[in-house]
Parts: sequence; structure tokens; C-alpha cells
Amino acid sequence: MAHRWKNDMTPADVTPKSLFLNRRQLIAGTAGLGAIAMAGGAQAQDAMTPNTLEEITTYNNFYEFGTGKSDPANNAEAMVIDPWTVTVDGLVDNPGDYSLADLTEGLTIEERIYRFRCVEAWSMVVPWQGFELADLLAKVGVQGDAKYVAFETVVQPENMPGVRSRVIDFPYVEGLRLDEAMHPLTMMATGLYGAPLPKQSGAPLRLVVPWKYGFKSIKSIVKISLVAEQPEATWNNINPREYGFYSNVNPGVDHPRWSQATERRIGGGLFASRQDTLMFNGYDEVASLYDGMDLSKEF
Ligand SMILES: Nc1nc2c(c(=O)[nH]1)N[C@H]1C(S)=C(S)[C@@H](COP(=O)(O)O)O[C@H]1N2
Ligand SMILES: [Mo]
Repeated sequence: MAHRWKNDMTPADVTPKSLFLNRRQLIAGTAGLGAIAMAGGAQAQDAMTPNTLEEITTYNNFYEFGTGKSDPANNAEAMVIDPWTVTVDGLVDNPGDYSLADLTEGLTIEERIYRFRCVEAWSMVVPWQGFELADLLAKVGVQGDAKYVAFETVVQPENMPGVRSRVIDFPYVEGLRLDEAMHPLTMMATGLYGAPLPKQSGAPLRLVVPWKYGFKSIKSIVKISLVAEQPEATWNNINPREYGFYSNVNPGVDHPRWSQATERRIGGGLFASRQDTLMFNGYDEVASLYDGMDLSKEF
């Protein structure tokens, strides 16, 4: 690893003192996280305050379980996640069908509190646990001619009403350029609020790319392929004019049907004002990945 990313959002460091002093709720996490102070009402829209577990796990996009925001919470319990096998293939030294335990063995699990911005212009702040994708890639041995990483979600028609009704094409697939995949911000999440990832959040293993629109963060991953050509991506396939392969959060490039300049923080309350969307969702350290690219064209 070249360098480890320094978490800019631990609750103690970044929650303004006034929020600690005025807090109305104290959410106690389980192992590994301890307590996180939460602000109630309008203050909950503060950029650095994590959303509640309730908010994060009841307002979801996971079309395998339906297109409604509450469908994943209602339906995902049926997904079978144990045993879980991840196929690693393509341009790697150590391809194979890995059990989740074998795949993650030896990798450092850390807490990362990230902003999360959906292309639909809502956002949350989420306390994930997981490891850097770069560490997994080092473990499986990326070969020199690999240029992209492709991901695929599990398909369990018997357990997934959205798959049965074919609301979109499945399996859900996504991809990153190799340098994006290797960036220390890019993580594979295995937990949320100090507990294993809930099924509606993409258990047992999902991608989290905090400077990209949420649909890049593919859930319940069963396949990781190192490839030479830009892989297919579900929303890019559905409508490439509306959903680019890169899909970096960019307040200056509107979706054809709505503005991306501002966002609604979930939990902000009925009268909360929208907040400005930040370039790269505020993660400026990724800017150099796109040097020389016109991000209004390669969006
Ligand atoms: N397999 C799969 N992954 C997915 C999706 C999906 O429908 N299926 N939805 C994406 C979208 S649009 C978003 S915004 C995020 C939502 O993650 P969350 O529900 O944990 O907030 O998951 C992404 N990953
Ligand atoms: Mo999304």
C-alpha cells in the first residue's frame, strides 16, 4: 500500500461541540464502534453527523428486492448470505472461488464514516466497517495488463421479487478503472454501525466509492473480475446519456432530468433546506485521477 487514507470523519473529531452538548439522542453502536452522538431535528443535516441506523436501513435502493425505497428493508431478509462464495477471475495471479472468510482473511477492517450521495439527489452519512479494495487486489495479485475491475451482484430469483419481475436486467454489474479501484478511499464494506452489514445494505460484502454516485457502490458481490476493457455497468447500460461510466459526483454536470447542484440529506427533517453538493462529494483527493479528462464529457 502506498499510503493509507486518513479518516476525516470520526464522530469525536468532527461533530461540532454544540451538537454534542445539545444532542437529543445517543445511539449506542455494538462492538467496535462505541457510542456516536446524534443530533436531532434540523441539526441532523450537518455534513459530518452520521445518519441513524434506522435511516440507513429503511431508505434503500436495491432493485433486486423492488424499486420502492422500503422494499429492500421489507424483502431482503430472504436473501441467503451464508455460505457466500466470491469468484475472482480474469487477469489475476490467484483466481478462484473464495469463501468470504478466505477472501477477507488477513485484511484490516476499519471504520470509515463517509458521505453517500445518490444520483437521485438525496444523501446520507454512513459509518461503514470494511477494508480497502486495494488490499484485496494485492492479495489476489493483479496482472500488468488489467485496466479495470468488474463486479457482479448475486442473483437469487426465488428470494428476490425484483429479479422475478425483471424491473431491470440482472445480475446488477458495475466497474471501476483500476486506479479508482486502488485508491485508498475505495472500500469493500462488511459492516455498518459496528455490526455485520444488514441484507438491505448489501450483505455480506458491498463496494463503497464515496466520491461517485451511489449506484456505483454495488451490493452483495459474488464476482470480481480483473479485465483489460471497460466493463459493463447496469445504469450505464440502461441509459448512457443519463448515467455515465464514471459517475463522479459533480454539481456542475446536471442529470438530464434534474439538477445535481444540491441534495437533500435524509433525516434532515421536513423543513431542512437542501445543501450544496460538493465536487467529488467533497473527496478532493481523488481529483488527480481525472487529470486531463473533460468531466462534462466523461461524466
Ligand atoms: N446490486 C445492487 N446494488 C446497488 C443497487 C441495486 O439496485 N442493486 N442500487 C445502487 C444505488 S442506486 C444506490 S443509491 C446504492 C444505495 O445503497 P444503500 O441502500 O445502502 O443506501 O446502492 C447501489 N447498489
Ligand atoms: Mo442511487
